[in-house]
Amino acid sequence: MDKIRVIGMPMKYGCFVEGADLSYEYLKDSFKKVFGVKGSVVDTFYPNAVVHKTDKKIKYLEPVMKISKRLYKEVYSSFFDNEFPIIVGGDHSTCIGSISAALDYYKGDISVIYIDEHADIHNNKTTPSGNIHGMPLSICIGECDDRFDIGSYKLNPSNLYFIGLGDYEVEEMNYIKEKNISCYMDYEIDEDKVQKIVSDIVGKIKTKYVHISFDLDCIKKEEFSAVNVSVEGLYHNGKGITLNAAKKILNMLFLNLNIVSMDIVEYNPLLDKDYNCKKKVEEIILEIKGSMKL
Ligand SMILES: [Mn+2]
Repeated sequence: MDKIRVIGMPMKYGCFVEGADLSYEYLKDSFKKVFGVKGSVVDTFYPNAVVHKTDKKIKYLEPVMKISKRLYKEVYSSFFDNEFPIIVGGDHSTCIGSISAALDYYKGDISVIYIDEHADIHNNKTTPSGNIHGMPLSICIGECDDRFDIGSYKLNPSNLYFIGLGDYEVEEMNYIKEKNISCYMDYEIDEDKVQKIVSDIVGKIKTKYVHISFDLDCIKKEEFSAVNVSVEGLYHNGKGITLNAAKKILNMLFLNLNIVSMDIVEYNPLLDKDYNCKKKVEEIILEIKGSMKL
């Protein structure tokens, strides 16, 4: 790994909350300051996207899959150039392209550590909302139909690890239990327990390479409110983890595992009144940089 490639993914079609697509525009100076590289941006324009909003049970299926393939190519080329891609979403449908690229480049030898308040593991039959940002893991695992096909290698659910989960639907938890997916719930996590959780995961990992998908909504609302899902106001079951616990988790994962790529998603600048959350994103990426073996 020679250097970082920061890839902006201004994607909103996975959730269609206004502002989800502005994240990278607001954060790019922070990434440039920390990593010293000029980022690239995936083109998320899709003609007549609005016709895909209501005509099917799945909202924006065609735009999301077409744009995910553009991100897939960018992430794959980043691996090919021996770079570490940091993908800045956008909503969490962003990880369809990044995880698929990692799976294909590393021929399936990838674990995914999914740090999120939500499970995002609905399939096209169980989704209650039709929003694809609640389905990316099922798409990467191959539990959705062939309209969602991307890449060649699928994610083995035994290589998936949830950290910070606190909000899910019953179909999602049934699937997690059926596949025996490792799961560390938000209420189990405080700073003192992070070391134990990370060493537990390190002991379980079976693959050579690891991708982290980090959703900022894993952090307690009192500390980080500028995220997409709180706008919808639909799901408020989980409690979240503290910012310090999130930073410690990232630090320890980078120190102990062979992390090759990472997403940071769901920041919504329109909800970030005084840029208080933007400053916290900077803290997080400084922590990541300090933990990387570059
Ligand atoms: Mn989430």
